[in-house]
Amino acid sequence: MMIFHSFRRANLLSRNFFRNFHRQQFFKTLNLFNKKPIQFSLIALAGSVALSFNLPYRAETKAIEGATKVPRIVEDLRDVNKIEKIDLYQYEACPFCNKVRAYLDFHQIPYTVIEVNPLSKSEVRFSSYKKVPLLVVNGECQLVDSSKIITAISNHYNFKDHTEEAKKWTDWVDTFFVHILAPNIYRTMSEAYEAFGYITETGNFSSYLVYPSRVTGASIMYYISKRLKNRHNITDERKSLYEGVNVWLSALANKKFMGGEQPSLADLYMYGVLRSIEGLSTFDDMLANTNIAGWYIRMKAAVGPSGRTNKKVASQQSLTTQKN
Ligand SMILES: N[C@@H](CCC(=O)N[C@@H](CS)C(=O)NCC(=O)O)C(=O)O
Repeated sequence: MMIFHSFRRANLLSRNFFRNFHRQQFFKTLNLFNKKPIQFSLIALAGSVALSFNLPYRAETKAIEGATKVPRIVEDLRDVNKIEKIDLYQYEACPFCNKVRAYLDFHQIPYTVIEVNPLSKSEVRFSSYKKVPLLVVNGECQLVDSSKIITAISNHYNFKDHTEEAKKWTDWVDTFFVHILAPNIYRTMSEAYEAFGYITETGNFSSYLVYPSRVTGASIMYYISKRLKNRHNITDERKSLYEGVNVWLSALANKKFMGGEQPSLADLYMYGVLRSIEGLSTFDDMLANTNIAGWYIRMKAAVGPSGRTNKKVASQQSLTTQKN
């Protein structure tokens, strides 16, 4: 009961902290850390993070004993005769994973989603690649990096969608537009807290880590987003977002899609990364301050329902550590 009460108080205090951060002076906010519930939460967080790293380690030791064949990392699918099975290791809220899902969904390719635990990453311990998305085809080969995954799938099915015109815009999304998103969704403490609410709700977090991860993740990303902002020469986050969207809309002109009557690869890239922030304040502001809603709704309809099934892999089932 005491513990529950402390967590409730910690929750209320931190909510206030995130809501009022911009109004408070730095040293005043530091006083919060003198409050017992906050201290209790921080200690609980440290303990549970340590635990979550230890448990998968034990699971891995088990997995190595009964090791299965490790899928090899490949650049393309030329050695695969027929795609029978696709496993997508991902984070639900990751823009690069959303890009891959948008592509698979549009082409009505079925796949299984394995939501990776971002703290332990036990589900992808078999791989030497340390990011998501990671796609395993037929349990035999791994494709990594969203654009390379899409290209490999496209070549396998001979979709012929990597045209010069599409490439101009897919590069623009990958090298420019996607980098505007993080500084926007973590722009203020309360937005960072909102974003981490979505991330922890849709992600694979142990239930006892959801709240502590939300608080720490939001705080860390708030500060990191300022560095990202400098790195990408962004002075006003929302202004950059609206300008980026307007560049896209100017090129779209009167067309239904960038690809004309049908979505092109570029439409799928842009839709994928934007879908990752749907429901957040950044997304609502973007709809209210630009004319992208029409295109976005058309894209949602064109992409259609997903052929995904969800699977949560217990860390005991992970494959042995990749050697290649
Ligand atoms: N260029 C890569 C970027 C992938 C990437 O940065 N993914 C992030 C998630 S959004 C990641 O896995 N970061 C490492 C981590 O979370 O530990 C791609 O397009 O797939």
